[in-house]
Amino acid sequence: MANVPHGGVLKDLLARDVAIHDQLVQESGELQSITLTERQLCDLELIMNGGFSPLEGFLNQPDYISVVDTLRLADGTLFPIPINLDVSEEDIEYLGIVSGARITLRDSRDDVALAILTVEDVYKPDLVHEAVQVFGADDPAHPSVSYLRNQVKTYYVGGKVQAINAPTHYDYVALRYTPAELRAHFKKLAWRKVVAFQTRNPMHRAHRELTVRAARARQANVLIHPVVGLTKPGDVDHYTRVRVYQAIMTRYPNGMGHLALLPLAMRMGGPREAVWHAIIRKNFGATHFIIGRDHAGPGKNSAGKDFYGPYDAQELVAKYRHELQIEMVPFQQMTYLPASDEYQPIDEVPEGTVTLDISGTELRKRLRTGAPIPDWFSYEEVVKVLRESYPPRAKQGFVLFLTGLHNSGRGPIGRALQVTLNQQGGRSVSLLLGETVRSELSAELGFSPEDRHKNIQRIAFVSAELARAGAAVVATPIAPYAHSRSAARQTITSMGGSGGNFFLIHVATPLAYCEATDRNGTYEKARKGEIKGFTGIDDAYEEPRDADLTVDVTKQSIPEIVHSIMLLLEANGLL
Ligand code: PPS
Repeated sequence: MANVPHGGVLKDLLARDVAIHDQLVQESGELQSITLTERQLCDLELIMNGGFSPLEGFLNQPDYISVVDTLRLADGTLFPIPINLDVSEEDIEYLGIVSGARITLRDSRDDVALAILTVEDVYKPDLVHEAVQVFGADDPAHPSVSYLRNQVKTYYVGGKVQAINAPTHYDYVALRYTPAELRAHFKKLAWRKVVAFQTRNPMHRAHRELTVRAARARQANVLIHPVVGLTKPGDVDHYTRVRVYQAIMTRYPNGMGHLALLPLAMRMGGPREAVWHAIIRKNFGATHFIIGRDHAGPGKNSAGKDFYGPYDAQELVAKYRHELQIEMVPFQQMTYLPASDEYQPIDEVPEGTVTLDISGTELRKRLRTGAPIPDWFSYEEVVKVLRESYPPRAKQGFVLFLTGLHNSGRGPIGRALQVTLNQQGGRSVSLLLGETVRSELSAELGFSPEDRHKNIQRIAFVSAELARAGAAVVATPIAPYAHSRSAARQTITSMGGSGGNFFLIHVATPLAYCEATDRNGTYEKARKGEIKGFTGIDDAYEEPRDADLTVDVTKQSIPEIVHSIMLLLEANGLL
């Protein structure tokens, strides 16, 4: 039998309000609207489906103050994380948000009306106090404190919601369960005890061993309940992770485990977050919840120390165990014993036993270099998924960005690189010649500083997209301005994934040579003033100070230049 919901009643607002659905839809069209942020959207989904029971809306001021200061709602119910609808001062005024008003809450992705909020109060939170109380310090190294400082709007709007529609998802729809659906599933399979496992990371053999052990010890089943809402910045994307979870589920004893995705926006709040996670899992019907070392930890603070002690989360959950009524399963770190080819909890391994582990950093390194990842660490099918999402450098895309004066040799070098890279094989090669871009992408742009900047940013955007998909991109604009080039570098390197590799190559052929060998007479026209604002004549070429390579056709032949660029790629592990 599924566990009782927190507070005794599952607040499934979607089921509750289904009878008045048409009426709410009609009304929603006549009200002012708030378009939800990503985090608010995640929160609303769990408010509406009962994942945050006993909440029926966003916290009003008495509940907010009580949660922040005492981990309890004003009526005394344990609830450790404040769930707020933050709104800007302008919107409060413009939309007429006052006590008693009704406001439609909309999904930013498709503008669908999801709920109607009846405003109870509008208040200005003390965000520093919230940071200190909830997250332990007003330190922006904490992702949620940084969010409070940089994203959260000035006012909080409290009030209950009436549910119209759950947000529409297009990914892994069959794996998304509401608490009611998961409870029905447990009932159908006659699952009485369910050990829930929270994760925001890919799972490997140690996680499988740990969850199976936890379940066997309690003659229970396992719910793998990963977060697919918002996790810690820099985490493996949820698409990759879900494919990993799907792969690992096949390794569970038949019928033992079930996978369900949780659209939670994590706060990385360590101990408070662990209590919150336990409440959520209870609402989804789990009877047991695994809590690990440094559960939902945000990493290091500005002083380089961990925000929370490794067992703070377990201690806080233990403190509230009578109210939580979900049994904590303390996570034991598992380690591999090669002699017996098995995993054991680290504290049960006799002293002197040889053990093996691969750290997260080591795993990332092996993915990057394509080095083997042993069977004892993970499963072949899991590694395959990760390698597809994190190809080794030799399979990643890259951008060679050639900048220099007109007739400096950028075009011929670019063409020669295209041929050389095509000969090499393994990647599709895209050549974005300055002139092609001008006619195909930027036909309406001229040569004013603003237009040149725009042109370079378009090249950067297209290059980044191509490189992300694994292509070798050669772009050859003049790109005379340093700020445009560094913005391009930023666009491409921030792409991550399979892209992110950017090389600025300065074709530093001197102006005198470029001019003297210009058979089309372009420089001549510029000298005569027939072309205005010509680079090198009456418009600046800002010499790059951050070039990854400088070449010059007066000093090297084009084959030599191409060779030096191929050596640069080789040295960076890209060939
Ligand atoms: S930029 O500044 O990077 O946007 O320039 P780009 O797109 O590479 O385009 C340069 C080509 O356009 C011709 N052209 C000019 N260049 C510089 N300044 C002015 N005012 C200008 N007007 C036209 C020029 O011949 C460039 O050709 P290539 O062969 O690419 O150097």
